[in-house]
Amino acid sequence: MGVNTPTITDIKALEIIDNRGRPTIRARVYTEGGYCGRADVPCGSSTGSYEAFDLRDGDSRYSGRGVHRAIANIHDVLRPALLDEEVTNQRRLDHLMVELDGTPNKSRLGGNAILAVSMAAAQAAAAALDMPLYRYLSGDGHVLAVPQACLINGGLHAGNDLDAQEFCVMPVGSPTMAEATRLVCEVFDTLKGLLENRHGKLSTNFGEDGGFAPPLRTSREAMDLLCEAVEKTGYAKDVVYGLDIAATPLYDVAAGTYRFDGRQRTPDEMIAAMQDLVREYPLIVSIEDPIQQDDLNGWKAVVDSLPGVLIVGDDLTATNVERLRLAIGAGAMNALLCKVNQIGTVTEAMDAARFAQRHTCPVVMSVRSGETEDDILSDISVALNAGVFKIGGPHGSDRGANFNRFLEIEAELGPVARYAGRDYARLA
Ligand code: 2PG
Ligand code: MG
Repeated sequence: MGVNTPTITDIKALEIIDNRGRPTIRARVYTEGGYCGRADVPCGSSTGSYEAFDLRDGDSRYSGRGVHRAIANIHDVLRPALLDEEVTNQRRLDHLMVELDGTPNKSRLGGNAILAVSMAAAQAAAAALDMPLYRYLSGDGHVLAVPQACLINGGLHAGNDLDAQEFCVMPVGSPTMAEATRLVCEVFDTLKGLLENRHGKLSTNFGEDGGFAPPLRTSREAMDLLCEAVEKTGYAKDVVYGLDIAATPLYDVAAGTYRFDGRQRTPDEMIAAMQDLVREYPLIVSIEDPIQQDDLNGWKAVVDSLPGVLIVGDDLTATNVERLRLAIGAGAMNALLCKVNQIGTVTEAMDAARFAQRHTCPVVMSVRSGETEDDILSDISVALNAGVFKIGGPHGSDRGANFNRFLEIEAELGPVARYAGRDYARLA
């Protein structure tokens, strides 16, 4: 082997469990010289229909969610194709896997099978070159994104009556990632006390993003509590707010209406509801999926009526350059949510993010509701110099993983590190 071009010697995959007790894939890619990279595949629950296909077994195990078929595809199809390939040629490896699959949404081999190998290969390459992953992925990565931390959960992520999925704090006034992390955790702690006093102990149970899932009914109740917790902790000047409405599952296609904040609303009323929220809470600087994934005109109306607010495409764009081209062309969004498993390879996810950045759409990197202890997304975020990272609440090691990796990267970069802070909407 050339010193800088180790080749892949083996690929192994295993069925593990995620934070919801559901199976997912852990893959390992081995290289010449004895290096190894490991990766776990995340999984959403509020998934849009434009995402890469998540191949599940559909049999009696784990309620049909087993991943033995996807793992067999790794061992029987991907492994033989990638053996002896140079591990550092990420674009070629990802291209080979996409070609082998041959479908537009990776439905033959499974987006989950392909992503497992793609991420593990990137980790293996970084290990073989003795570089941190963010540096292997980009020579210029130095920005620590503002953590958009979900402290109150609703929607499909919680067993309560809140329709919007995520109410998040964004500590833009903190000077560093370490201080931003402290702020998030202190507000989280204050909020716990407030919830317990007002709504009793049961209100401090958790939702799927690691935020609380209290028995609230409207976005106003959630925002009031969040703002109160921030003020009580002494951070009113340092925090702005981000919401994920996750409107697609709130939309009743037959009726053409949304269920939102206690009643059915027409698309126009939904747009007006977003405007009202920003009018009442002017520190809301980011709204994700305010409108269902197929109503580009509705999205454009939200973008046009809320200047200065990030209108973030998640289900709308599914980290897919073609969807992004369509949405940007229609003026239907002004920021991209980047989730690697929506598209299925590291190369395509980074291409989508860079496409967005070139088209004046800042990037919000994001975890899924189904996560493991894998922390690769922090490295990808730093490599992209993304300004925001939707990270979940600081509850459980599945959420702590990315907070902690960011802290590690910040310490490692030393004076080169730059916390995005109030420049969160920067374009890298
Ligand atoms: C979202 C995500 C993450 P899920 O909608 O942005 O919070 O949820 O992973 O369930 O799609
Ligand atoms: Mg979302």
